[in-house]
Parts: sequence; structure tokens; C-alpha cells
Amino acid sequence: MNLEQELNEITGRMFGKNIAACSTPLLYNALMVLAKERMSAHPVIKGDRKLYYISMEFLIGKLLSNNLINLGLYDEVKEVLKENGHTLSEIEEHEPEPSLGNGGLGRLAACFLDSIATLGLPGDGIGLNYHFGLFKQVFKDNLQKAEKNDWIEHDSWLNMTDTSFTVEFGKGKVVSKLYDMDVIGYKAGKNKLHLFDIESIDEELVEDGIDFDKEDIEHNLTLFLYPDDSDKAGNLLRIYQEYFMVSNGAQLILKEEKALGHDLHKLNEHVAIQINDTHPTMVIPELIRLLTENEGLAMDEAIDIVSRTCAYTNHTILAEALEKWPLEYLEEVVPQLVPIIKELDARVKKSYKDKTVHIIDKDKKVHMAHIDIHYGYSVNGVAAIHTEILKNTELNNFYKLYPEKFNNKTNGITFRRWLLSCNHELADFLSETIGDGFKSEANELEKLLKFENDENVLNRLEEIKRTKKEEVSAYIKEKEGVELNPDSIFDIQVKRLHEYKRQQMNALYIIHKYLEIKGGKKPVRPITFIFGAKAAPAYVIAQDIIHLILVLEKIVNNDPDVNKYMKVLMVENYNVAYAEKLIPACDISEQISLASKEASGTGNMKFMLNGAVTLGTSDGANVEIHELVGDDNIYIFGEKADTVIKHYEKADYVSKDYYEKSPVIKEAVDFIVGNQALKVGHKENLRRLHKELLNKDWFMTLLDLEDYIKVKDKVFSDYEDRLKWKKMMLNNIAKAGFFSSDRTIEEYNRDIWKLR
Ligand code: 26V
Repeated sequence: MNLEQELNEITGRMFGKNIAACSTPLLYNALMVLAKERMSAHPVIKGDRKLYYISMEFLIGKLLSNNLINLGLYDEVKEVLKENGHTLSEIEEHEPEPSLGNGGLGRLAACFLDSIATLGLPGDGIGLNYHFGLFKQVFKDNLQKAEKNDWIEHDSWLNMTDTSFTVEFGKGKVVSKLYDMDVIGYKAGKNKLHLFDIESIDEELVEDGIDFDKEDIEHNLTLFLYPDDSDKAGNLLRIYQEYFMVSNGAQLILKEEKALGHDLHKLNEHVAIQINDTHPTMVIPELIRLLTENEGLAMDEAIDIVSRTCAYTNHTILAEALEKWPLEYLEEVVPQLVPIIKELDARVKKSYKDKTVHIIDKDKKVHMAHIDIHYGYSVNGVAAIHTEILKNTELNNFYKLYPEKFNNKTNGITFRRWLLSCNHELADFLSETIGDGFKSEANELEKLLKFENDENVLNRLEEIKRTKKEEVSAYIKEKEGVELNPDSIFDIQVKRLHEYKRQQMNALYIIHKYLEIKGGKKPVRPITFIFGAKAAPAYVIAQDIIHLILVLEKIVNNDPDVNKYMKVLMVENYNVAYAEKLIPACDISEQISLASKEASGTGNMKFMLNGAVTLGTSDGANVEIHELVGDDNIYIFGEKADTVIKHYEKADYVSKDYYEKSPVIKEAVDFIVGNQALKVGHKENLRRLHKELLNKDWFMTLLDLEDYIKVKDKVFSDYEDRLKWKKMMLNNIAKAGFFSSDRTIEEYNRDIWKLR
């Protein structure tokens, strides 16, 4: 049977119709069945030592196209659909997107699963099956509103299993229910993503927007990712979720090990557990508890074995993001873990007098990262500069104790999704020019460097960029009702909204440019400023920044003196699918975090791979991008990390000084509360933001603003040197190979997991 016959057989069996007669939703279901049938026939990757990647987030994105690519069916399916009067893109559009992650950390976990399977390594993901995931963002009255994302359909990529465990809490127990998704490698075998849920979930609990009874654990446990944790009930729910995940994970791991006949005294020989940020930390005391209470191991041995099994990845140095749970919360939610956590703490206190490395501090807060570092065998940061900051500053006291545990694993992205799937035009052109090898050996992209002076190649890169800009403009016209000019420069900043990422600095540049144009200084070529960002619902200043950007959008786009020269757009509900459309269309990739604060960033890598040029600070993986492409192919501005760290140490940064000494800064900042902005926006939000920038500015926006304006103006003028720009595009694509998550996973495996 050829593929067309196979698909016709499925549509006939399911709906009594042939392919041509099926509607888009029917075809989506039929293709999902086809992919699932093919995947179920693929071999499960096996080995003597297996990885479990435990994470509260797996931002997997839509799955149809990616699975078809990895199954090697993509082109054929596209052809068959075309012959039957359909397009794959209309079907992709129909697929709901699971929102099982916030941003980089969750997306990284998804890229890793793809690479682990592609490299043929035995490794499963363990997480939660949030019914409404991260909220769906809508804009009303220039403000963000949160709604639920109801992504689970009757037929989905989830496969129900009969695995179920009991998880005990202080106030009673719940019974879990496991759903699995197949994770298929690129032309390779498969692993699984295990997503735990509860039998007793009640979707009806959700009232208006994303409000629900946070205390009804038996019915709410897996409704949402990161429920609002601004109050005690939200924090407790977060602990319930974390423990539910790790207890299920630990029970699953032990069950699988026993089924394989492995001796649990040798757990560390057959299992590696990667703890993705501190959220799954309780897996350490939970495993110790299960091994001592149920499996008859002595405490010393259990601690020793678990410590040789678990490894920890740190994804941020931001103090407010490092989990420290009040001991009384843990006593309420997971009383059975508390004696073990106290035992772990007592052992640390016995060995080390230095209070900064203790697990339970004087205020009875439990420092989750400290459990990971003392009782794990590896601690890694996610980009070179980030790991150096961990070793020399943030975790220096731990580094002095355990230098051998610390290592760097610079993040990566899967090229299957971020090139082959989202930019066929570029992928096909690369195949024609340098051969197919880069698809499995990413460094082969460097072969492109030979064509740096080949006008045809350079022009094709420019044409492809133009095509992707046209495509996304048409999509945006339909979705947002905003007309974009594909001949303008596309300057894009898409990522979670956080003050340290400094979307507000980009907004201040936009004000500056707007005022320049009003004053008669027109840019040579129009510029389109695009944003996409969700803000945590309880994060007030982040909401204010979104408000400012939406207000600027209205002012700029409705001003006939200006809108020929510049436009501003914040897309609604930025998610993986939107990223896949925007990134290939980008000219300038904004990576402008305050140096030292962005652990790595992974969007920066996706943009580079698709031929955008980075405008960024010396932060996270930007530093490594800079090293790879050299000074001529990137724009770096702003203070360096060591200077920033010194400002924090000395507490000597005063934003008002920068405001007062620079008329350009003053004018841009004051625009926020000027008549024009207040006419469109809300006094309360705009005044609060203005005050924050002048009196606090914790992430030092004004420190770098002047340099940012200077360098960004230079980027726009360089854009007119088309030959130079096209060469920059080529160099960025050619040097992106290092950022393949296949490379990252090879390093994790070589240094940490040692799977076989
Ligand atoms: C979490 C929170 C939660 C509370 C409020 C403030 C706040 C700020 C940041 C975070 C981030 C938590 C960890 C995280 O998502 N880190 C991201 O991990 C990516 C993958 O390694 C990396 O590329 C990003 O730079 C890093 O921010």
C-alpha cells in the first residue's frame, strides 16, 4: 500500500470518505492516526542505562508536522494532500497547541526529547498533563487578559495507559492516571513522554478566565501550569503539583527497574535522573523515602545511591526564581518527606559550618537548589557565561565544596522543528547548495561559508527571507487585522515578558524613533517592530509594560505622519506556533537582557539559524554566538556582566542620574506619562511604570539605553548595505550548527548520563 492508499484507507475506515471529500478537522484526525500507527510500529529505544528527564514543563508545540518530519513522511504527505485538493498548512492551523510550558525552560525540554530519541539514547520525559496549560492571552482595552487554553480534544496525541499510582498528601491521597506520548526521533526509534494526571480532575471548577478554587486539590491538581502563586493557596498548590509529579515519577522508575529485574541497590548503574531546575527537587527525598520504607534499604545506602543517580540543571540566577519553601508548607502538604529533608539538612550541617550552604535556613525555609547540589552528582549551567557566574558568584560557596560537580552545557535547539519544519524554503535551498548532511550533522552548515561571495546564493537567502516576511504578513493581517509591509525591516523581540529581558528598553527606543520622525528625521526604509510576550498574571510591572507597548502600537500605527515609516505590533497569544512563523521572517533578533541575567536564551539560536542578525548584550548564549560569528556579524552593546554585578554589589546604580543627564532618555521616559500616551492608555499603569523606571529600575534599563539607541541606529543604516547584510545572514546560518540540541545532548550524555 502506498501512502495515499493508506491514508484513504484510514479516512474510509474512520469517516466513510476519501481524502478529497474530508474536511480539515477530519483530515487532521486521519493524519494523526496515520502518524500514531506508524509510530507504534517503531522500536522503543532500549539500553542498560536509561535517562528520566523530569520537568514541570514540556513545551512541545503542535506535533503533526514534527512527527511527520521525524517519520520521514512529511514531503509525501504534503504531496498526497495537494493531489487531493488540500494543504498541510491548513491542517497545521487546525491542530490545537498544548501549552505545557512557560517559555525557554519548557521548550528546551521538548527539544531535548527530540534529540535524545534522534541520537538513539534511551530517555523518557516525566511531567504533568495540565488540562488548560499556560493561559491563553487576549488583549482587551490594551491590557492582557488570561483565558484557559482548552487543548485536549477527544482524539489527541495522548495515549491512555493503565498505569496508576497512589500519591499521599498530608490531607489525603489521590490516584494518578498516566498518559503517554510517543517521542519519535528523526529517522530513529522512539522514547516516551509520560504525563501524569488525576482521575478525579474537574474541569468545571474553572470559573471566569482562569480563576478556580485553589484549595480543592482532589479536583484541581492538573488544571493549570503555574497557577497564580501570589498567595499561600497558590504556593501550596504548586508544592502539591511538584510532589505529585515526582512521587509518580519515582514510583514509575522503580516499577520499570523492577520489571527489568535490576537490583535497586544498583539503581545508579541503570538510571540517570535529570532534574530540570529546582521544581522536581523533591524526587530526591521521595526516592530515598521509597527505597528505605518500601524496599528495605538503609538510610545511608539510599542517600548514597540517590545522590549518584540525580543530576541538576540550573536555569536562572534570579533570586526570586530560586525556590525556597517554608518548612511549614512542606509539613502541611508532604509531611512524610519532612523527616527525610531534615535528615539531609542535619548531615549537611554536621559537615559544613557555612550557613549559606545549609538546606533549612534560620527562617525555616527549605532551599531546594541546595538539596540538588549536595545530593546530586552533577550541577550544570546552560551557557558558558551562566556557568561561570554560578561558579564564581551565585553558587561560589558550593563550587568551593564540590568543584568536580560543576559543568556547563550550552543549550541547543532541534533543527527538525526550527529549520526543517518552520522554514522549508531555507532548508531546501541549503540542501541544494551544501547537500543534505546538515540535517543530521549540524556543523555541516559551515559548508555555506564557501558561498560568502556567491551572489546567487546571497540573493536566494534574501528572497527566502522576503517570502517568509510576506507569509507572516498575510497571516498577521488575518489574525491581528494589522497590515505589515514586507519591504520594511522586521525587528522582533519575542519571549516571556520580564523586566530583566527589557522589552521596556525596546519600547523606549520606539518612542525615540517616533519622536524623531515627528521632528522630520525619516528613516531610509520603514521599520516594523514586532513583540510577542505573555506576562505572569500577578506580575504588575510586566502587565504595565505590555500596556505601554499596546498603547505605542495604537499611537504609532494611527499617526499618518509616522505610519509610513514605522509600525508597532504586539501579537496576541505568542506561542510555539507563532514563533515558527515569526522567526523565519526576522531581520533583527532582539536579545537585550541585562548582562548576567539571561541564563542562556534559546530564541537567539532559532533566529540566527534562520538568517537573522542579533542585536544583543553580552549575556547568555549571545556571548557564544558572538564568538562564533565574530564582531562583523553581530551587534553587541551595553555594559558587561562583571560591571552589572558590581553595580548590584555596591548598590550604586541610580536610574534618575541617567535620566537627568541625557535629554534623549528624559524625553523618551517622560513620553510614557505625556498627554498623547495618557489619551490612549490608563493613567494608573503608565504612571506606575514611569515611577518604576525613575525610582527603581532594578534591571537597569536606563544604564544601557543610550548605547542601545546608538547601536540600533547603526543596525538600521547597515541594513541598507545589502551586500554586507546578506553576508551577515549567511554567516549566521553557517555558524548556527553549534546550537543544535543534538550537540547539547551528546555532551550531557558524555559527561553526565553515560547512557548505553
Ligand atoms: C522564573 C520566575 C518565576 C518567579 C518570578 C520571576 C521568574 C523569573 C525567571 C524565571 C525563570 C525560571 C527558569 C527559566 O525558565 N529559565 C530559562 O531557561 C532557559 C532554558 O535553559 C534559558 O534559555 C533562559 O535564559 C532562562 O531564563
